[in-house]
Amino acid sequence: MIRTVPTAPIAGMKPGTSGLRKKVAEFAAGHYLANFVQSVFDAVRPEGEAGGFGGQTLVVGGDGRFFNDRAIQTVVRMAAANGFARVLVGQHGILSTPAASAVIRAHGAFGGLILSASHNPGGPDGDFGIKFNGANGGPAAERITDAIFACTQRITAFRTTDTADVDLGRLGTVSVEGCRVEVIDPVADHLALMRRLFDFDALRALFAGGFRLAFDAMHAVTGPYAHAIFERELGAPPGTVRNGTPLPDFGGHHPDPNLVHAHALHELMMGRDPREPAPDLGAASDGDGDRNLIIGRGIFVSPSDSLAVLAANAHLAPAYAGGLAGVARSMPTSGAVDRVAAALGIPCYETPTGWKFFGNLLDAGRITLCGEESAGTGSDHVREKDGLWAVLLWLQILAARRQGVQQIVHGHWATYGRNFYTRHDYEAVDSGAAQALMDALAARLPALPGQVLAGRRVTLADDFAYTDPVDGSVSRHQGLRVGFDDGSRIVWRLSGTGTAGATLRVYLERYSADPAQRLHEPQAALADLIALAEALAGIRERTGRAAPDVVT
Ligand code: VG1
Ligand code: CO
Repeated sequence: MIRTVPTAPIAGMKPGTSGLRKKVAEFAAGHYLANFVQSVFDAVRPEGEAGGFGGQTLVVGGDGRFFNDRAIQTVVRMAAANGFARVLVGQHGILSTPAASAVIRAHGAFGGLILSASHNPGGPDGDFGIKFNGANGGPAAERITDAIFACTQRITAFRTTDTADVDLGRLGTVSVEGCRVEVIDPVADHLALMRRLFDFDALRALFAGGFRLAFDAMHAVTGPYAHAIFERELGAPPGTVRNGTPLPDFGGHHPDPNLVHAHALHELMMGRDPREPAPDLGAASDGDGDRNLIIGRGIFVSPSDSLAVLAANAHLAPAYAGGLAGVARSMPTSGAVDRVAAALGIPCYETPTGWKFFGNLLDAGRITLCGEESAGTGSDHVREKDGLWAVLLWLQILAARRQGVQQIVHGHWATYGRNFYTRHDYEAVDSGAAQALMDALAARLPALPGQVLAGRRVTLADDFAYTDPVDGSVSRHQGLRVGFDDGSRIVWRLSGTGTAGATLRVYLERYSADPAQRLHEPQAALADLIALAEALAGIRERTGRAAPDVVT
């Protein structure tokens, strides 16, 4: 029985950088989830005479975090009640973000709902999230998330059914109110895509030759994918995948692959684990499998450098042998990839933070590769960042060049120079104080150009606004930035993914072509800019914080 249930708007359902994220308790209460899901359907429902979702397919899956199982059942019932002809659900409710993107594209779906709060902690006291991806497999553009938000503010009812839960453990098809609900293998489509992009024989030979990979799935969604690809397909020894069983609370850890939360992997790669010598490559992924952390033996590769190295070497993988159409990076990401693009003679686009801004460039064929400083890298194979894809591309490059990670990165710096880079995060800051800091800083910017600060002349000071070159849409207030005549840069931004207070992110970058400086430690190399960033924004004074919570 399809039912229309009266409801009323709930405040605060504005999607952020990547979907709507809230504490589990908020999401699980009353009609919260149902209100948001109905608002998505209302915002994206095709118009015209035929109307509705007749004949359309919706993809549903999540990262396995606490509440995933119950939320999936709600979404399935509502999709059926809203007239979808078919719903594809990952077995056990699992689909990594890049896999969901691959499934949407492979099956010609109308779109998908991905249940994840990505790198945010999970569990009963943790975070939950949901985002809508369109037919291209990518996160909804701002114009659509704005429309969804508007629907949440005027919703009066949602549609659902009284049918029993679907058995998500069993592969196969069941009918829910005439809608075909297919429980699918969450790995199959993504794995098939990876086989087409990379030379798996070369990778098998790499592992057969004794190459050692340590992949930390952080008890999040990539475990099943990593087991299938690295251990079963490519023959890497058992144990290559660590923390490979998805847990609803990620084992109590933050599934955020950075030097703080993937500390054990970093220790291992630096040769400081007494139980085992450092492997050749260390990698980790986040809650929903779209990020990647890359650490070589004795060398951490900053995500911005990783993007640049991948761009410079992508032609070594079959999928990119013909070269790249162009590349893109988010604004706070370092300019390392810009130098590669210049050398290759291809365009390099600078977009706001968040994968949704790459979608148009990828769809239009203007770029092949893109990435963010937050450990997201991807290509035109899907419309999301893809953690395992990035690890496979690194493996392909290592196999082809027969060099170690350190040799490749040092060689890269020798060719292009080095963009020293760091990000400092101040988490759970009082929201009012954080906004006041940004407002005061924004007010100072117009006076800065021409001034000499810390021995550098300011050449640019603005609030970053982006005009999409494909559809002309404009996105304002995407971060405050101050640039200097020597190519150095400071960026301040408030995070759009947190669920408690505000998170202030400060991004710092300095370029050096000097071989004598090449191996300097980034925090030391950037010390004067770090002090300047603090002084210009008055971080200590306004937030009461003497030091960042996370340095990456
Ligand atoms: C962060 C990152 C951003 C990334 C976003 C989603 O956003 O900085 O680069 O696209 O998370 O990643 P913010 O607004 O908190 O800075 V994921 O892997 O959490 O979906
Ligand atoms: Co993620």
